[in-house]
Amino acid sequence: MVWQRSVNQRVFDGHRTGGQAVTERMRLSYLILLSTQCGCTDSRALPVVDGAGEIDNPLLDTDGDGLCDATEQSYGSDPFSIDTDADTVSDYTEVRLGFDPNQPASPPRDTVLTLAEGSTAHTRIDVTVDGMGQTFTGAFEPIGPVDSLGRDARGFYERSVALTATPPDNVVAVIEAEERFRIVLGTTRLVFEVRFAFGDNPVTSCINGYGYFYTVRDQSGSIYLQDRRLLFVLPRERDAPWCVLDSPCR
Ligand SMILES: [Ca+2]
Ligand SMILES: [Ca+2]
Repeated sequence: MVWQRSVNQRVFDGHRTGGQAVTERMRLSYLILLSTQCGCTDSRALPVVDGAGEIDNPLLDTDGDGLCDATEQSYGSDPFSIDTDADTVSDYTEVRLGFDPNQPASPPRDTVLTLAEGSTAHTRIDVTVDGMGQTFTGAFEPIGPVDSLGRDARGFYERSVALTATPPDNVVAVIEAEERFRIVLGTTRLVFEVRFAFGDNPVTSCINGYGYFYTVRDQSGSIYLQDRRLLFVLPRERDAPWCVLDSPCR
């Protein structure tokens, strides 16, 4: 796939917080220090935890990332940090898209394509098959959930094509527009390309994430690849926050 380095660096470098590095012991020490130094009684910024370790207010969202403290507790993520694993994707977005907010490798970076407002972007997907005369066809399929405007990844999808086969002589025909490699013989690497365009979508002030599958089947319907991918759509403004679609928190 093509990694949109400059834009992705903005995503993956622009939202780090220092909070993830603070251990629980350090945080407790800090809170104790605060309480002894200022005599503060205002605990609005802190999760309210009862003696059994449960969150008293199920709609409290201390870090304001869209995930309630109780939800963060159930996932094991940090209610004081919008990005527990420091991979620059917010806890809320990771949970919403079905990933682990505690694992930097989730979602895998090489599955993410970023699309800036007003631009286009593309990614390549490849599969190696042992052809015995089959025809292989790719297909794009958006995955929910939808954004606040009811869009999924199809809202930015332009087209996908069959690009190249290696070695080329193993394939009788590459039908680009139909995402199809006809009559493949032997071990062959098939490359598809998925293209997105911002088009005339309304601009937003936050980063949104969309999921999709790219699936490669032969003419009998047997699946040779089902790749789960992500599209992050970035507003023009630098340091834009991640979109939060649930209010109050989920
Ligand atoms: Ca939260
Ligand atoms: Ca994260």
